[in-house]
Amino acid sequence: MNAQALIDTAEALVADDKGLLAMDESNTTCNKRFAAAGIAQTEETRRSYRELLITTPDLEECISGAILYDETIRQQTKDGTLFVEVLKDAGVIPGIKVDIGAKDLAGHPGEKVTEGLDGLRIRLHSYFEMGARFAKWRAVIALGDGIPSQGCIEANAQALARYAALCQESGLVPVVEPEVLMDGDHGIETCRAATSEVLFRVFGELHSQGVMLEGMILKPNMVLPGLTCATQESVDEIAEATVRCLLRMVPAAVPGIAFLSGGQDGTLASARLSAMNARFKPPNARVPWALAFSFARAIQNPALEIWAGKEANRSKAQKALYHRAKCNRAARRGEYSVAMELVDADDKFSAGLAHAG
Ligand code: 5MM
Repeated sequence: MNAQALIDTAEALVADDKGLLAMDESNTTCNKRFAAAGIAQTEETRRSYRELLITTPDLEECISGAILYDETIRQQTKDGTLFVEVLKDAGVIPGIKVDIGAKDLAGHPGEKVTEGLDGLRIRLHSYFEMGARFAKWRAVIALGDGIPSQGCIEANAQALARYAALCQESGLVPVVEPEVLMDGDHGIETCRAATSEVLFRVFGELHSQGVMLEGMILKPNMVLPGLTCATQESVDEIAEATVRCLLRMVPAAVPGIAFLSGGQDGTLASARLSAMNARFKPPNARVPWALAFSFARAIQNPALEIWAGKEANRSKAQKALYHRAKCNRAARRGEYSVAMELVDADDKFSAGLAHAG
């Protein structure tokens, strides 16, 4: 393991107020999103859409790394350039999702464990050869009556840690993603307690497996009330609850925390990330890690809706993606405001507001 190379990559992923573009939807998830947008679900439409994303002009101003899926890392642009080469040429670090999905956890109704450890060492080696320099593995933790169970938390934490150790052995920076889901009517305190417990277990297992914290990125959920909870805290309350929870649970050696969006509206995700950075940046307070983003839906949704599978909409869709990326870069500085959504009001597509008018 080249420790310095891992540290350099991890630091580069959260440098310069940039963040990650999560575009690692499995075919099942991608097809589901395409179906909802009325787009044909074929390998060619998936390729074409991913080409649109990675060839967005100036995306590298805001995006440090892009997380690809197994099908995507092997694909090329129309003119025959591998996606990995397009990213590298733009200065964007290629990453790869290496889990094979969350499956039902035996003996634990309603709970899942993420699989993919079998043969992982070999797959990581070949992804490195293809040009990936970081990887991602997502565990999902549901909240509900009597869940999460200790068994579910422990199984997922151990898998995340074994994945992370294998990644570092192969020269890939592990993005460790334990996601406490937003679904449900639970209050913010329930999410905070579960997130704390999950992070406590995850860092315990990372320690047991000898993972070098300086060479990894944490990708957690924000601390949020359930989607259908009657009480929805303000942006500032959520920012405060999230950072306070992370301060207690995440060692200072971790260089960066890159949040998932989890189904939040894109503008809300930007506002909440911005509030965290504004409230906790010097001289107000200090956090030891970068507070960044690794969004999928919250950064892609407007672009996908505008594209709708039509070549003629490509450029407008790219503008919408760039716009959300720019908003999130501003959020990293604590400088995002809703006014940013109106700057290009004469071009509703630039603001990602196509469906509003
Ligand atoms: C892109 O979606 C990823 C999961 O895909 P599958 O469910 O198809 O495996 C997911 O891990 C994603 O990277 C993160 O959850 C962040 O996405 P959101 O939409 O939560 O920002």
